[in-house]
Amino acid sequence: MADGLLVQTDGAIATLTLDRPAALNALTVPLKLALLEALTLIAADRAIRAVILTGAGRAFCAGQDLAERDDPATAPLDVELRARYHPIIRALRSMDQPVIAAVNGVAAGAGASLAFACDLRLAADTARFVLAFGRIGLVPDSGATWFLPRLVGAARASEMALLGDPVDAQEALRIGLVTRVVPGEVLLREARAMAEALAAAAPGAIAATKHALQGAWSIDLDAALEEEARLQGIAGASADHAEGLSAFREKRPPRFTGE
Ligand code: T3D
Repeated sequence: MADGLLVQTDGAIATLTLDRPAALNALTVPLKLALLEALTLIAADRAIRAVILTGAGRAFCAGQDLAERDDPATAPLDVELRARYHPIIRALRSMDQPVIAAVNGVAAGAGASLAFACDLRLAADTARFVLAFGRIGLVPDSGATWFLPRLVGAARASEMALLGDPVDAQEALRIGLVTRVVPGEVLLREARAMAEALAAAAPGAIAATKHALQGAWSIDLDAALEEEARLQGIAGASADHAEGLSAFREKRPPRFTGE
């Protein structure tokens, strides 16, 4: 916990809580290392089928810890991005398990990018997204320029990135940046219910769906059709598909094993 990350596993669900509330869960080197290590371990753990990423206190994450920047020994920004931010973003994207961002409060700078990189985003009614980079003379990073236009369209992405105005939870819902807004006190319960639904599904199919949705952003329709067929060939031959069919016939819930 000295690193500022709380890792909790309950059944098939892992919850990662950025836990430096006095600094709005801003990202220090130890916290980034701990987050990457946790994501790497979870990615290799077949018993974990869904992940929740959230923040302690009133913030989701305020991005890079700006206090660290007072230290002259700190790595140049491009070096830090390549060394410690990019691996986290890639880990969120490449892991088979779906990751739910439970955005409990402000998500700023790279903290917003973290939420963008997740597969699903739920927000507390007090959440807000701030592309805070411009205010301190920086450019959006950690995937923000790539994710945001794909999530909300070029026009909204440009406004958020260039003006840096906060987008509150209701507006985030309206533009499709989050899929649900709930009162703060039930956010984790909602995220947990969503994670349980994901954990109850066939893990191979969920992983393939996650990767197909990501891959479809950068290929044409013919390639997407072919990729769907390839993945369906694999899913169709799986024991979990056979179990799903049996459960349907027998009118009972399926018991998926990931085989
Ligand atoms: O290595 C690299 O640098 C490259 C990577 C860069 C990626 C980035 O993320 S760059 C962007 C960094 N983040 C920001 O610029 C956001 C800075 N914070 C804010 O703009 C505001 O704090 C918020 C909009 C997030 C929230 O505003 P508000 O009014 O709700 O809270 P506040 O009063 O500003 O902050 C509360 C405390 O959190 C305060 O500390 P104090 O005065 O109570 O002791 C504030 O200093 C601290 N805090 C907030 N953000 C950060 C932070 N401390 C360190 N780093 C932060 N990013």
